Amino acid sequence: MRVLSSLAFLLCASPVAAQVAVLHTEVNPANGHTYMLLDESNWTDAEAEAVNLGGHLVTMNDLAENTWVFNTFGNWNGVPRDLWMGFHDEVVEGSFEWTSGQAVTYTNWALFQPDNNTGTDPNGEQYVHMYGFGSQYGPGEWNDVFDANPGSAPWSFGYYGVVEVEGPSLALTGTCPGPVTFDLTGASPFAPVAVITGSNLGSFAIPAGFTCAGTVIGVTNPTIRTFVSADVNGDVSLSLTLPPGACGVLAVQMVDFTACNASNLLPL
Ligand SMILES: [Ca+2]
Ligand SMILES: [Ca+2]
Ligand SMILES: [Ca+2]
Repeated sequence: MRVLSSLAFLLCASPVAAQVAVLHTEVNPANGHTYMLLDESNWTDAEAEAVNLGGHLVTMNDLAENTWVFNTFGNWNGVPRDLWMGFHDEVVEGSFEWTSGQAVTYTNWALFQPDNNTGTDPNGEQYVHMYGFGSQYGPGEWNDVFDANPGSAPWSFGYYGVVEVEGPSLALTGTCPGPVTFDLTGASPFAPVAVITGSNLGSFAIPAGFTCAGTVIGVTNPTIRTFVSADVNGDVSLSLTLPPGACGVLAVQMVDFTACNASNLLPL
């Protein structure tokens, strides 16, 4: 028990706070992942903060994700921003990889990029960002740049990290209002997991005083239908009959109350 306590202390104490503030949080309904817009910083500090937050700078898996990130954060609060992603060629010049370790399945380079320009930093450019709304270059397209601190790139709107935290994955079989089977994978082992329905899509932060306070889920007006426990692998399979009024109206999501992660959202 003492060993466990010491380990827990070390695990809690080990992350180094990069201290880049979170400006805004949203859940992407398409994949249930939580995204956070960070304040302006260089890429290195943004990635360190992303790790502190339980994820990495965003991995763009496809065009849909690129479009969603651009529309959600590229002009958030009426401020155009260039957005850091987790893409870099720090290890091997010209060989770009994701900090999440995921395979490269999609790129969206702007014209003549990446060019590893040595005009500002003689070491060239190792860090990739997306151009924001109204950019004179290619809005939503990508460029490699040096590890730019705030104010060091006058041609830019300023570089702001976008963090992606991946949650568990939910699939439904069956037709509402008949029994619907909820299959969840990727939750924490033995986690208490809630089935939550909501009246419309949005962003709802679990209020202070509740378990996982501050976790953002993707339905508004949430109702917890039931709690179940994940198995040793972090999987859940559950059959549930929902009221007819929910069918075609509500969306459903599952929340892992150990990791405080929400799954993707699905319509009922
Ligand atoms: Ca992604
Ligand atoms: Ca480079
Ligand atoms: Ca470049």
